Amino acid sequence: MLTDQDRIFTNLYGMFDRSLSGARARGHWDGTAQVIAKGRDWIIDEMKKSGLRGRGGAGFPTGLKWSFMPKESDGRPHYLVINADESEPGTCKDREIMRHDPHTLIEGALIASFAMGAHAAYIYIRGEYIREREALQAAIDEAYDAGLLGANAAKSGWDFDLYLHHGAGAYICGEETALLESLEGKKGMPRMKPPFPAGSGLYGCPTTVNNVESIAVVPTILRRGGDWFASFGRPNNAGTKLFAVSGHVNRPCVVEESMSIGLRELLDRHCGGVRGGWDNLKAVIPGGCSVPLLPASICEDAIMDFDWLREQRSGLGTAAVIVMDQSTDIIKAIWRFAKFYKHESCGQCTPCREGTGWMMRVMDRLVRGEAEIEEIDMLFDVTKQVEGHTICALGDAAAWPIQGLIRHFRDEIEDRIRAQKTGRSGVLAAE
Ligand code: L3W
Ligand code: SF4
Repeated sequence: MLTDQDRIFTNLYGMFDRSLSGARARGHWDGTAQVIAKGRDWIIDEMKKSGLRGRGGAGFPTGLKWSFMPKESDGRPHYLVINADESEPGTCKDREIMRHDPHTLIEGALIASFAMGAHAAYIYIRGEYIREREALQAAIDEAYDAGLLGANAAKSGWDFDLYLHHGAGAYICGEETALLESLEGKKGMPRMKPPFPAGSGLYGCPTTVNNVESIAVVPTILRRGGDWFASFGRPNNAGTKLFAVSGHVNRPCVVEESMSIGLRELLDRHCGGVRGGWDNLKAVIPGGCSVPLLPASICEDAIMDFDWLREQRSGLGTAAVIVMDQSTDIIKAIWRFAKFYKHESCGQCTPCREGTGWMMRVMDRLVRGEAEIEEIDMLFDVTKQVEGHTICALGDAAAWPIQGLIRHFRDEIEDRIRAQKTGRSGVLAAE
């Protein structure tokens, strides 16, 4: 278990002093110039040593991503873009950082930008995050007033500007290339990759897009050392991690814990356990609505990290843990996600545009049991036609929860269809 001394986001736990003086009292902005004086290579090596993997959902190694940025300038400016478009259903961890600990993010932005040769960074914040935007802008203003941003930022010798940009409510703008399009003032539609942003990103310039949590942990990693961060979690799954737990637990919360913590330990220690007791558990979605669910039978031994969950054909995603007890209509829960993806598809590729609508309509009938048993396999086949055949990961994200439902709750779907046929269904129609 993580002790308080090893928590990076200590301010989330009852103190809530987000001012610069409060941040300084917690050790932020302490020796920032000295960290920067160690140079780009040292910072990137230390980040690689830490084993930090991106906290936005994909888990790509952060130090490696930074190393993709060109070492020498070819005349194009370099940019860091921080993805604060936190929109994955169930996910509310970055919100906590921006509300309560904005200076960790700002300090991390300066150090990361220096390491990648960027004199400017943008934070793209979800449009609905109005209070978080205010907190962040107030902290940015404070940092400028204190000389921590701007020319010779924090007396580091590095000139650095930080801009806050807010989105307008489209989930797809959390996809990194759609986000860049939106930041450029265009419609938020994903680009083909490659080229990756490190080669051609914002305004065609070398760009790195990182999640809020990935950047906010940087100053502490560099102060305490990559080895310290790597000492938490299993190999290849290093560090501390924010988990956002919602649904049928006694105390939903956002908590920082060691990576690779057991799911049951996480829920029992921090959330007062499953509502009605562990035996009342039906399923858990461990990483935001884009990853397949885990049935209760797997949850007992579940390890909350990238590799264990991937082995179970699920994923850590954003570490938004959605707990569902026996009272849950699991078919309807997944139908709701299908409806979400249909709504949020940008529509530029056919398998996603048509597939999300098709999947939602079949799910709509499955909720009511008004389908044929054979359609379950047909639906699974369609998810396989969508998965891996689209420009961005939204297509996969729409397919995976349905695959998880069919894989683990096929009996329940079939029972509902049979009950409907024999007139025994008490299921409410999907709204
Ligand atoms: C240079 C290469 N860069 C990969 C970079 C790439 C990106 C990062 C990860 O999707 C997932 C998605 C959602 N040269 C590179 C390279 N990169 N190869 O590494 O890339 P990728 O393509 O693996 O993932 P992605 O497109 O960023 C993200 C899942 O996250 N998700 C969460 C979504 C919601 C939020 C939110 O609300 N905050 O993030 C949940 O599961 O489904 O699979 O930077 O450029 N050869
Ligand atoms: Fe747009 Fe969907 Fe294609 Fe992504 S997969 S680019 S959201 S149509």
